[in-house]
Amino acid sequence: MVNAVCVFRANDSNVAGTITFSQQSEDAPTHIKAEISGLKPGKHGFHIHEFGDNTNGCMSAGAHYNPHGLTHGAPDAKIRHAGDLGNVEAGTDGKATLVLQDNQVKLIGPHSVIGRTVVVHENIDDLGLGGHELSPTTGNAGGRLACGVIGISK
Ligand SMILES: [Cu+2]
Ligand SMILES: [Zn+2]
Repeated sequence: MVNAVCVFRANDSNVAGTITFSQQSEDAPTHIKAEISGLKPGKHGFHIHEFGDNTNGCMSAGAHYNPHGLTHGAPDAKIRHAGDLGNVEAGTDGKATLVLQDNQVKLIGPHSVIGRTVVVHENIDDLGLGGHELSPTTGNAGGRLACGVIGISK
C-alpha cells in the first residue's frame, strides 16, 4: 500500500485544497479524493502535470503527465494522458469535492505520479472535444489557479 498527499498552494488566487491518493498494489486502481475551496462556481480542469517543479509557480510543472504519448482526453476515455482527471465542480460556496478511482494514475511502478504536480485550472476542461486548437493538449482549461506536488504520506 502506498499513500500520497498533495497540498495546493495558490497561484495568484484564493484557491486551497488537499488531494489524497492511495494504491494497494501496482495493478490496483488508485483511490483519489480531492477537497478544494475558493473556486468560482462551475467546472475546473484538474490534472496531474509532468514535473514536480514549482520554481515559477504552477507554470513550471510542465504539460499533462503523458508517459504513453497520447492525446488529451476524459478520465474514462481510452485515449488520454495518464494525468487527465477531468474536472472538479464547485458549488455556489466555491467548494469542490471529487472522489474517484483511476487505473492510469499510479503510485507504484515506473509511471508513479509521486513527485509530480496536481493543477486546478481557471476554466472547464473540454476533455479534448471542444474543437479549440488547445483541446487535444490541455482541454483548453485556461490558467493555473493552484497546484501542489504529490508527496509520500503515511
Ligand atoms: Cu492542467
Ligand atoms: Zn491532458
